[in-house]
Amino acid sequence: MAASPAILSRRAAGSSCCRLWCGVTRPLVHIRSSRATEPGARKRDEEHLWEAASDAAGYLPFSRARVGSFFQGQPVLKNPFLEDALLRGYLKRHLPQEAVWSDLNAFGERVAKEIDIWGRECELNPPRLVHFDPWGQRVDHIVTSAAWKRLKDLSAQEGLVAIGYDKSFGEWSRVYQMSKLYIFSPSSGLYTCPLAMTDGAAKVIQSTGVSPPVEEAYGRLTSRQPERFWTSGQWMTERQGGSDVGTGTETVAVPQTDGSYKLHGFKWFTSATDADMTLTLARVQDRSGSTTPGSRGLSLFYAEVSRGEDGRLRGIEVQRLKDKLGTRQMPTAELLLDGLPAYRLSEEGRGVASIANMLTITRIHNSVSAAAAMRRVVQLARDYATRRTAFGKLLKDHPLHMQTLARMEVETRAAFLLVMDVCRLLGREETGLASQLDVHLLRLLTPVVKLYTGKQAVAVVSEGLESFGGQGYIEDTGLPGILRDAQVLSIWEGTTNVLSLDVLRCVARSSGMVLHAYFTHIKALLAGALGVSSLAPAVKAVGDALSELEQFVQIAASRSPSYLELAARDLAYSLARIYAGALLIDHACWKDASSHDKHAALRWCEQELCLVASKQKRGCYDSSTASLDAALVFDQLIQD
Ligand code: UCC
Repeated sequence: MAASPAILSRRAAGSSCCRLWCGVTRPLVHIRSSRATEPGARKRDEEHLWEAASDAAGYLPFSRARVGSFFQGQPVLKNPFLEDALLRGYLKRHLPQEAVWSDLNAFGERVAKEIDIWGRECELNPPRLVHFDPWGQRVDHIVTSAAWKRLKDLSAQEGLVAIGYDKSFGEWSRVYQMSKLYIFSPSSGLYTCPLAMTDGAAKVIQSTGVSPPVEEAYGRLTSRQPERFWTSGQWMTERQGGSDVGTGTETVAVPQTDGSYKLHGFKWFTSATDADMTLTLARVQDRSGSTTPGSRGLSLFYAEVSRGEDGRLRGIEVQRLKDKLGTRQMPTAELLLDGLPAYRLSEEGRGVASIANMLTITRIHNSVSAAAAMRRVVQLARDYATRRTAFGKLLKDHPLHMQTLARMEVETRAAFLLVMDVCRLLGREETGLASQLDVHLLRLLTPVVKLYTGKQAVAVVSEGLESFGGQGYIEDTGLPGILRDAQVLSIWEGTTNVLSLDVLRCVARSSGMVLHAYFTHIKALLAGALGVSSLAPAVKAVGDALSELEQFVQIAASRSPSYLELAARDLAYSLARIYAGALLIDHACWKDASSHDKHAALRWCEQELCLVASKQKRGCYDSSTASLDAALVFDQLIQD
């Protein structure tokens, strides 16, 4: 008997469903897919007719469960460049060049329509390690998805590293590059991680000298040709030395007669381990086999990741891949270095100082990714608010829901302006236009912005998930992955506390000049807003907070180092909040600023901006409080 058209269409739907669920990968139906079910889709008329006929006949052995006719429309990812009023406003103000705008617009379109799916594919097909070939030979292949490889080619073609080096837009080249990465990051399947390290390595090579043996590597790291493009690793972390690199690095460098070295050690966390080269730290052995302990014994090395004729990695064994909370798209491995050929790039004992440039760059990339994660979740939540009805109206018509999204928006704006200002300063420094004030500001703000945006990202993304209700907790919506990936942002490249101490370190090393630059610059920004009456409450709040901060600094300067250490985190938060306030005000004063820009500045400045002042008054940094804190933490143990 010939099947009716309705039954045929039903069979076709059934078979495609089976293909989705029975394939190698899990289905690609998720928030990022533009091919998913239409919003609010109901069953087609023919399906209803088909069911009615089946019921009437009463002879079918099986019947589909009645699941109701309503299906919630999913949030849709639109062009992230066009969707971001602040990004476009910022660029219109500072970088209005047509070439930049058309590139970002076209790239944003690709991100939404094409690249986002690749990012998702990386998550669904995470890398795996193949230790041995079928004949028992050790091969240590890190097998990555096709999408991961496509993302490498795309990164070269789109100039995601190169833009920062070809300097076509002078001092604004970094802002351009980072704007592009900001659009890309949440859809990149974490390919932004190898790009961060690649950028950092190029920067280090540039600062130590683009000459053999790294001249070729530099050309590849900054290439736009996929077949030439290389990525770099940054192998800093060992089993003893997580944050404490100076004490915990055990890897030794054995000098060779030709001036090169062989490295022997164990690298405990190496991210994006499928890189083509790496920068790493090791202790040079002298003739007696001794090494110098501490930071003073560390030197910086360059090594290529290559295979010998036997197909084995030269001087490297991949022990295992890490089983991580998030960032699973990207391979992170433990590596045994067993005679890895390497070249020394720094003077002996200047390893940490030489790799600091890489830290600066990767910390800025980290901040870009943090702001981008916030922006992405806000965009999706905003879109969803126009599709989801509850209690008789769309979410967008519930003022409490809008208040929550508006608070997320304010946090996102603050993060964006903090990040872009650091990129602006980096661009000035790299083009020789930076004043001494700019250089000090860049040194101070890099750790401040990294630590603050890392924390903000976790909070905003978590809130964002909640705005989808239970769906925000469902894995194949793609939403939980955003939260998992955000969690790493406050951990790698320096935890919140390690970076807070870095802030103290740069204050001390500059004899306070970094703070002087900070106060001077904020006062200049506020002076520009004095005539804008609608912003007066925000200007007053930032001005008052700045005075409190100055008082705190004066008092703290006369206290013991342990006092400042206890205050370090609150100090860093205060620096971030006050600076963000000044930037929001400054942007809101721009001639083409919108009323939304003003509203964001006012809202931001309603919060406590100078945490460190109020906590100081409450004695939070006194040694007695430190003892009480420790006793509180170990309360249970002491009682037992
Ligand atoms: O590798 C990792 C994951 C890779 C994934 C990358 C993805 C990036 C984002 C992607 C976005 C999606 S995570 C592992 C990263 N490891 C760290 O971040 C280490 C954290 N620990 C620190 O930062 C510590 O503070 C250390 C290691 C820097 C402390 O070492 P020392 O030796 O105790 O430091 P010193 O003695 O204070 O400084 C030694 C020299 C000094 O220079 P001189 O001698 O000329 O005065 C310092 O001024 O280094 C200089 N220095 C710096 N310079 C130290 N830190 C800095 C800095 N931040 N900037 C400039």
